[in-house]
Amino acid sequence: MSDTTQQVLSPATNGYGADSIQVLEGLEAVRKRPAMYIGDISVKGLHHLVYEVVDNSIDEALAGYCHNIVVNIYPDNSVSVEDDGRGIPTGMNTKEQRNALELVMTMLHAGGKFDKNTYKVSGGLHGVGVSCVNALSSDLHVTVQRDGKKYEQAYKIGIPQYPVREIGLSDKTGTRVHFHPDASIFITTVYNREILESRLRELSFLNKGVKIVFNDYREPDEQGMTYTKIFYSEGGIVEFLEMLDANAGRNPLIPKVIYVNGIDEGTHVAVEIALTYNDSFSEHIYSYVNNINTIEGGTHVAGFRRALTRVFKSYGDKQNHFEKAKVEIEGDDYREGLSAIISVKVPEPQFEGQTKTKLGNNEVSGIVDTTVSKVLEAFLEENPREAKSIIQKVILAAQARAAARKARELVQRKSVLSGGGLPGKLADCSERSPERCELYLVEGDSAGGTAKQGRDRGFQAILPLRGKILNVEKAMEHRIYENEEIRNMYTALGVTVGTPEDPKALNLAKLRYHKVIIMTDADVDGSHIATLILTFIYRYMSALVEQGYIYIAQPPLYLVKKGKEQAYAWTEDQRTLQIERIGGGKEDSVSVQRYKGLGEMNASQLWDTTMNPETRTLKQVTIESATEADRVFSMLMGDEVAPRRDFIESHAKYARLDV
Ligand code: 0RA
Repeated sequence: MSDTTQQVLSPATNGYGADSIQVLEGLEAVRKRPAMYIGDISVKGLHHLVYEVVDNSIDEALAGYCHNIVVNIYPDNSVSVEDDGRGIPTGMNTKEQRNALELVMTMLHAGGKFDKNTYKVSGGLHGVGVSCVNALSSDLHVTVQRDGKKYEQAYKIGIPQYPVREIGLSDKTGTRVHFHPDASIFITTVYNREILESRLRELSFLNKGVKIVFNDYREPDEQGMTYTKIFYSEGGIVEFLEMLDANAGRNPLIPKVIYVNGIDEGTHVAVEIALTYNDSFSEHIYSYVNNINTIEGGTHVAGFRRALTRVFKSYGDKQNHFEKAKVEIEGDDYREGLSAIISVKVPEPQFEGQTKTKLGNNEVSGIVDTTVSKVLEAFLEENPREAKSIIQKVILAAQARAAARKARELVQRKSVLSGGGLPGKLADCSERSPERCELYLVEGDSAGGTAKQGRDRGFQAILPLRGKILNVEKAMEHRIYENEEIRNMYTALGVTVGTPEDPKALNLAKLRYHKVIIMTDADVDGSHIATLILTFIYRYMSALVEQGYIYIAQPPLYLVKKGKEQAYAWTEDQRTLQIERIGGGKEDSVSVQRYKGLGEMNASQLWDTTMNPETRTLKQVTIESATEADRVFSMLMGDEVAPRRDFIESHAKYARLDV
């Protein structure tokens, strides 16, 4: 927004006096440092605006007044959120001597001051409220229906354009907020349908009984109709868990998901948990606080784990199951194949951790522990057959752990540290100092061959990986250490596997490369393989991700050519641009080659486009992006397989750009 426009809208000219100066200062602060309020000014922050408004409607639903929410994206990328709640109050607020609606829309944190006794999920992660959305919108229009009437007010960059006014009668109640994200603030103002859908779907599971209708008016569906999705779940997190496990191909070990719920009378903390066991070998706990995904866990997760271990241990001991099996059971063994969703609602959550997604409230762990224990104990008593399946699974986990230790020791012995030598398939570089060395993990022997020819052997090493690498999600731990490709990675990198106490902890003291670059074909299969490699690294070598050593290579998608002139393109836009430039807009005068695999490039092309540090683009994998990829991956797989393919194909969510 330019200075001149702001002057036109200044308080002096639109009839607002001295008392609105304070409000303006608040909104001004938001516009000066938007990232402080909504995280960033890119895709994430842009979508956060929608979440913020929807959260307010969800609060109305939690208070028991709202049942339907409609979210619309319009062709101009403006968004409206409409609910059938009580409607934001429109009367005079006696203390502030201002209209309540205007206060809610323009004063930071004003929304929550009205009724204290209900849960609020809004104002969660960044704690901002709808006034923040208002401040960051070039235009916003709110309509409220309540007390038999309909009211409206409009704003520009948060500044009211006229006093709240009546515009007619109404026998309904509710609130509609329609906003245009300010293009002078956001890097992009184009909404992503999938991102919004995935969050709205999640919200419908986390708040059962609330119907969320989503319309995207920008582009019709395949039938030429308005693109519409309805998100509604009667089963809530039980259904959510069933969907997540089914999408990941995990099969249930017990016929029915175990459901736990309760409210602590003293603290008003509400606990809702769905859990089950499946045939996989990993633990999947999805946790939420006030509808926010707490990827770093916290006291609610700790309380859950503690209760689970204690209840199963005491049950197994009592029945002499463990004694008979002659294995020592550890805490982790109780959670192999466990899938759970923990959703707690906490009146005043304290968020901690690097990404502020770790619950800190100490009282919550005891509350969750007690609630879970009660239900689990009763479940085991009443369902001996299911109890037996779970106990057998726990014993199997303990036995597998012993086998894994042996396999791990084998890897250890064969590793460089113990003088075992480098893998035969590794084409190493001559440079010795790790900071300057790069290791390319290349899919397939033939692409590996091209990479070997194309590389700078001074500092670039190549390790070809054959075919599909093991899916560590599905395989037992000792199989992982027995896998040749995985063992080669350990030895080539020069890292050791960790200690028996913490097998996944990595010793990086002798790490041989500070850039590890995953290079696969730019098609679905290639992305799938990259995902498998990344999943392995993320689960077993997360220290490498934390240190920022993991990258994904970006081979080009197209070669545009006319006579001697040629150019590479990494995106559809670049392709169009190069056709324009080289062919003068005539598409038939140029040849466009779509690279499906690395094998279609010769060594010098591969060097120019993908390996030469001067010209290549690498995407760095960060812990946040890897966690997010992990999360979005299982989450996105809603109704059909198609979105999964699209998602894997675009694989943009892994990483941030790093040139
Ligand atoms: C303040 C007080 C009340 C409701 C709301 C705000 C409210 C805010 C939003 C934002 C979107 N939809 C909303 N619906 C309601 C309580 C009103 C009362 O006591 O009647």
